[in-house]
Amino acid sequence: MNSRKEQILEQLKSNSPKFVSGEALSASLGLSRAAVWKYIQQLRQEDYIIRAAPRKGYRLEQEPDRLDAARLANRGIIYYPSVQSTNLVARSLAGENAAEGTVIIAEEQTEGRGRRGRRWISPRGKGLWFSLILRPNDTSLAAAAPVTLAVAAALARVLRRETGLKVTLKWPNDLLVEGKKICGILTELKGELDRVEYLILGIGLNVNQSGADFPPGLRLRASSLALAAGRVFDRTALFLSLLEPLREACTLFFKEGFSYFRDTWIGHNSTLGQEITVAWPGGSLCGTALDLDENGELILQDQAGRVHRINYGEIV
Ligand code: BT5
Repeated sequence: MNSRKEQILEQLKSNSPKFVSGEALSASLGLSRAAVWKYIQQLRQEDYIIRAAPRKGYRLEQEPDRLDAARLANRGIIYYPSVQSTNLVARSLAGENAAEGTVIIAEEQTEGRGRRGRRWISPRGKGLWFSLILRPNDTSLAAAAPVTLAVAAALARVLRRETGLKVTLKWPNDLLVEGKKICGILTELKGELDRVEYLILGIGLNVNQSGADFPPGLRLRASSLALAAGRVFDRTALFLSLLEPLREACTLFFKEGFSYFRDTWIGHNSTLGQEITVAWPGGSLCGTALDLDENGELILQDQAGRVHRINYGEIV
């Protein structure tokens, strides 16, 4: 941080909640009033909320919510203030032989990605946008595919415990609260049909967004933990409380398979028993979601009574 800007911030902080006059700031730092204004604008761009009042000066009203980078670094977590997508960073690190278990987290993503090229809105200071690199031994593509479901089940369980909210699962990769999406998972991998080289688990969790932080088109379908719980969460603490259960779930998944997670998934789901339409590239099916099998496939009964097993797609 620019030292002049830091000095102004220090003065605002030490005087808060009182105002500091522009005159006092410019005199003590040997700056023009215009220069003071310029630094105030820079601080505002960094999400400091600073009130300016005629004849009173400036008052610091709120500091930005930032992940605790030092605490994360202590645990070997790679932190970026801003990236296009943590999955892209993870992919390039995995290509450079980054170890199994490497975690990348960002304060914001400028091009956060959902499945099939969709966007994932990842505003600065509001959520947990992170990716985990996994290197399973001797695992085929088919065996690795339900990892997203296993991770979703583990996340739903730990989020219920940490927030008290009734987090539910929508097949295959959404976590919901009160029917609105709060978390999505994007799993990408490199390898051959019979051997996964590495797998990247990208998780986006909406934590402290207010309604206004979502684009209007998304407001009815998306929510955050804060909106649902009516309180703001310490994102660093929440992230650290999720990480170990998540790592454990991945280890267990590659050892035991999805069947180990099936009961947890079913216990948290809001899909089974519903009339749904599942769509995938090139097709769709309507019917009743009957069950989830040992491999994470959705069992759907269509209107003619035929039973289908679906392993890829989404509920529309
Ligand atoms: C997903 O895709 O749900 C996977 C999202 C994964 C995001 C993480 S963040 C860290 C890592 N780095 C990345 O670049 N991505 C991963 P999908 O099922 O395709 O859902 C995408 C759809 O969800 C969009 O088309 C929107 O309708 C909606 N959406 C976008 N942003 C959202 C948000 N923040 N909260 C809720 N819904 C959102």
